[in-house]
Amino acid sequence: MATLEALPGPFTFDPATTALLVIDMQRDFMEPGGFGETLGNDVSQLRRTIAPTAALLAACRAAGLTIIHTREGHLPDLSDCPPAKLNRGDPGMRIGAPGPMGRILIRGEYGHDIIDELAPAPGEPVVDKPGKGAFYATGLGELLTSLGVRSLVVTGVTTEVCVHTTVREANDRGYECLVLSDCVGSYFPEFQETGLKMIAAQGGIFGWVADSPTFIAALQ
Ligand code: C5J
Repeated sequence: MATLEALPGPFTFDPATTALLVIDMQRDFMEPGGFGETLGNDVSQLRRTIAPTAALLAACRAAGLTIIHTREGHLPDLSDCPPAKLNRGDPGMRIGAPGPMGRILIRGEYGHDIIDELAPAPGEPVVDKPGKGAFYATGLGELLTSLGVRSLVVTGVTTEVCVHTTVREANDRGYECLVLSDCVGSYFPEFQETGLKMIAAQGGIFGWVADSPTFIAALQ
């Protein structure tokens, strides 16, 4: 077992039953000139997560931790995208519309894939998800059960959307979640700050928060 200082208090985990979850580090969200930036978002707020997450991935691979990546996106015929999700926003910039890096958030398109800097290593599972949460309509729950995972170290984008939804889903399923503050990002600094506070508030209502150097030190 290992323990590290976190908010709201010490986080204890067994590396043998812990998985690193890297959520939606996709070009559509992260790249300059991509879909996210085209909507007027400041991608530098997400890109600051790249270097710490790359270092974290290296440390977790060296420690033999289970590593799972996710991607948000839909089938080319959009049959897995509910109208309530599809019909939001500017019609020219909706899911499935032609975007700067291929059809927006469509599986198989260049923009849908994970950025080169954080590319999955051979053998690391990539879970494709149609929703914001990584458990909804995916095989993630079964995968974690089959691997004997009990604790999740959560990273990725965006803090208040897919990271939060996934942490809430995981919390309800009984997983202990540690969110790494420097490896999660929001386009909106105020959402980043509040999103992290919401996780650790009320005695850790959804989980714990620490930074990646603290987690890496505990892993070694
Ligand atoms: C969003 C995500 N923000 N991965 N997706 O639409 O957080």
